[in-house]
Amino acid sequence: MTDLKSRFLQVYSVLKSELLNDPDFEFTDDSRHWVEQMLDYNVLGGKLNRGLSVVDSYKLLKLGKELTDDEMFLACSLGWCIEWLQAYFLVLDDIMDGSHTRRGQPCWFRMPKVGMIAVNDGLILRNHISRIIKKHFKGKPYYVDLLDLFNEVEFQTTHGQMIDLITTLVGEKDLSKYSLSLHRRIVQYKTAYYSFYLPVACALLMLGENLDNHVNVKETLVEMGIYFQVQDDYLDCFGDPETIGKIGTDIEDFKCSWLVVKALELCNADQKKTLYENYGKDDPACVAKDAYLEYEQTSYEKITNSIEAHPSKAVQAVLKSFLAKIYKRQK
Ligand code: DMA
Ligand code: MG
Ligand code: MG
Ligand code: MG
Repeated sequence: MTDLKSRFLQVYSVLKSELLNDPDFEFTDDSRHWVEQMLDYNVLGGKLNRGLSVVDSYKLLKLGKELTDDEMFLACSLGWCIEWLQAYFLVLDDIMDGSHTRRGQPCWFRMPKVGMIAVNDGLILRNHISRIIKKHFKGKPYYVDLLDLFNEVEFQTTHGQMIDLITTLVGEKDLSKYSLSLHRRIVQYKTAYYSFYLPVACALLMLGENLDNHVNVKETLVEMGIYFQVQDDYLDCFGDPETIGKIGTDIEDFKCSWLVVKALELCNADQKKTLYENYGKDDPACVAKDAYLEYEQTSYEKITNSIEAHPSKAVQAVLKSFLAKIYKRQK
């Protein structure tokens, strides 16, 4: 494990213990135990890319100057807030998508003792973010902006999830409305803001920056986020469940996935009929594998060009480190 990752995990223990001893609730042994298990089950076990990238970005933006212990703790805490946000979205996403596994274990709501208690656990996870920010950032000049940022990103993500879900409504199964532009809208909102823009925005706020002055950075990161979700769609069908830690459900769920949108664009009349008859039920023929490789290449080039257009070398370094983490990923 890298030094940074072990530092980061130490901060998890601190935050968890603060939350489990929150004076505004009278915890009993049972309730404390429940929350602790729920946190360890849902917040840990992922790649931690989003969380760690707050610290990485902050370091790069400080041009390699050593972080003080305090800065390190704060950057890690914001990183964990994003991991908490991700846990909250995933707990609820897995219920809505009818998923079975996540990060190599059963989805939280599939645990026999959990079931629909998972809905409230999701809300607790969301609430923990405000508790963490209040405890460690109240009094900072950027406190209100930070709260605003998390609220705004949550607004975008939940609305992205909403369009992801209502496009699949049973009884209205209609592939003719599935297009690349609808797909782009869904993934921009459900994935790109919280996964890519949020970590960098947190680092910028810690540095005292005004986010309004960084709209170009946001645009490049959103572009990367879209690319990342296309990869997620691809891996849902072609990824190895052992490696990605989850079993895909996009086909069964009639999702407006990049693969089906691309397949619709490329297929002939016969294949289209097959797709219409099978999508949303069982295993249809997936015809978009080669198109994906081509997409991956063009996207990479487009994003690289957009990164090189940024005036600041430090910002370029932040963006490049994000891209390097996801290019050709298998999980
Ligand atoms: C993920 O979409 C979006 C959020 C906000 C969790 P998804 O259902 O494709 O994610 P996964 O494939 O991880 O279930
Ligand atoms: Mg899902
Ligand atoms: Mg989903
Ligand atoms: Mg997916």
